[in-house]
Amino acid sequence: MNNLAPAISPPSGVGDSKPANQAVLDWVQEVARLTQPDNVFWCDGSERENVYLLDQACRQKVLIKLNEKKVPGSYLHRSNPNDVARVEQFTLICTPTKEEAGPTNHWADPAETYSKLNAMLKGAMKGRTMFVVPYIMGPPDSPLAKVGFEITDSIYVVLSMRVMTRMGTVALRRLEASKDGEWNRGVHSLLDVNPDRRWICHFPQDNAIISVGSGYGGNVLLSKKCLALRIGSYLARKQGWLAEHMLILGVESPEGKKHYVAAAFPSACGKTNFAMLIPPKHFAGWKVTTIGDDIAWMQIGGDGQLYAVNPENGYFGVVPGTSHKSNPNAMKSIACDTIYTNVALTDDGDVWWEGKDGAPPAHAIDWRGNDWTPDSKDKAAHPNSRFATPMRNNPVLDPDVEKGEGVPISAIIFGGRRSDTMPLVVQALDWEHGVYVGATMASETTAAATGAVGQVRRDPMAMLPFCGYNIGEYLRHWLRIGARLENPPLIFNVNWFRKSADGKFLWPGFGDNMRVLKWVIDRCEGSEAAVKSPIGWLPRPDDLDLAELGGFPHQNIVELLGIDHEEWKRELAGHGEFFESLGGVVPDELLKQREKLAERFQV
Ligand code: OXD
Ligand code: MN
Repeated sequence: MNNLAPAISPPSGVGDSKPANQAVLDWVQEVARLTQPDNVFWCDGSERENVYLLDQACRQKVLIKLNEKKVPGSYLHRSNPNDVARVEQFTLICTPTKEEAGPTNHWADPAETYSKLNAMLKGAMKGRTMFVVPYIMGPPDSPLAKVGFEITDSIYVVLSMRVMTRMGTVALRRLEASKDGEWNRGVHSLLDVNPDRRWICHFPQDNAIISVGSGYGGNVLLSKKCLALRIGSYLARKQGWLAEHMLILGVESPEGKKHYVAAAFPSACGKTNFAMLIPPKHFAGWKVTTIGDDIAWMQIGGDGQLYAVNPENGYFGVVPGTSHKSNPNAMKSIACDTIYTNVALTDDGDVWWEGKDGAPPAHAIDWRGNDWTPDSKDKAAHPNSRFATPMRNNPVLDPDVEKGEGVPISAIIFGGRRSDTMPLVVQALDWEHGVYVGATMASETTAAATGAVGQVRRDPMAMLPFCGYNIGEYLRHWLRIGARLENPPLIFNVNWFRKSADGKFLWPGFGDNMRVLKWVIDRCEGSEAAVKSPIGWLPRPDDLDLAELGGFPHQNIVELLGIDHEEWKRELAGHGEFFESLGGVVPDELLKQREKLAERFQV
């Protein structure tokens, strides 16, 4: 099935909100001249517009309306089966020189890429509607907020952007009020959804993005990975702030003391679960609240602390495995007003996926649109099936989520999916060591991107697929930010995924991650409950509150916190190989950190 929809003619007062900004009007006209749509639909983000577009999307079979009683206000979308994840190999950073894109990005010459893409876009929207979607990333009154415009020929993209961003007139107002008049130009066309003509191209120096040939969220909701991370990280370096692949959560003690934590994990490693964590019963009175589940924009406040905002307005999360057991708050968030992509449809118009509570349905239609029963050998939902849901649905949304200056960050956590080597938690010795920990982070790959799953790859700060410029410069930027912070957050590394010799997870994860979070918070409060090890500060088993962790063998915590010197010898060699593979761009400070780590293992 594909997402292509014919042109639509809306009733009067819908689709005609042209902005006053002449530069925007000129750009839209230029793109329309190239792509030749049947009509141009100017989005204003109103409820009337939304009702109209949802109705159109259902008529055109781009969306299926779900049972209003089971999942009110919710819809199912099936993408083309060739188009279900981000495509890193076709994601390009088009800077004037290859060095600016650096060793971890696929680079292409900007002029050549523009002309290649323009040839593909020529007449691409004939017979279709071209939507113009104005949006803001960040709380509208934040100094970090950015305005973007996405031109798209996908009604699914428009409806998803409405969930994921602050979309419509609010963005036009922000643009009019802004001093710099800076805005991002994004052009998206499905073309014929052909993997051979699929390119996600970034032009950071022009603040521009062009995405063709895909309908998958991570490739086409240009606000998210493309603007908030790739172009965002480029702007952040120029302007002295940080754009990171991090969740932001608040933790409040029973006494009412609150800290905020930002945490970077690669895609599909449980960021949404961690951001909505429900503490176990033993932690009665503790509260975890969500600022964001995927992206953090952080700046240095007047008091020398790091402050974070969530640029997004919704969550685009992985569905399989989400249940009342694993993430009750996510289940409540996706109970209504949600756009599901590539999950299964039950006979009573509900959605189903592997790992949902209860027994599987006796019959369903799978993500490809085929009949499915529990005996089918294929999965009912694609492993990277997604929900797009507004953040206001989250029952633990933090009250300060709209605060323009952001929330003060006490701790930064890095984490990957590692079966061995990395302990449950470790605290870096200082900022520079913390940057080294983030720079050498690794994780087993997941279904969020096309390619092999389960292979360990280095993923600095979980930004490997998202850093919009030279990774060496990026690490240098982190070091510079640290030097400017009078009161830097403490830096930690966690690993929820360590396995025993017989291949079983040693740590229960999910809500019990509160036990690790509590130690992190204690350390931020000055607790001395830790021992120094070659890799940083570790809790002793008794330093973690493991009370009422039913059936948890004490031996597990010993294994989880253990440092195996043989594994670390390999790990250090891995760091060295990774740094070498980057071809001389790694800052000297980090090369020295590696030497110091090796020395600490020798004494
Ligand atoms: C995401 C991703 O969708 O990281 O958030 O792939
Ligand atoms: Mn992500």
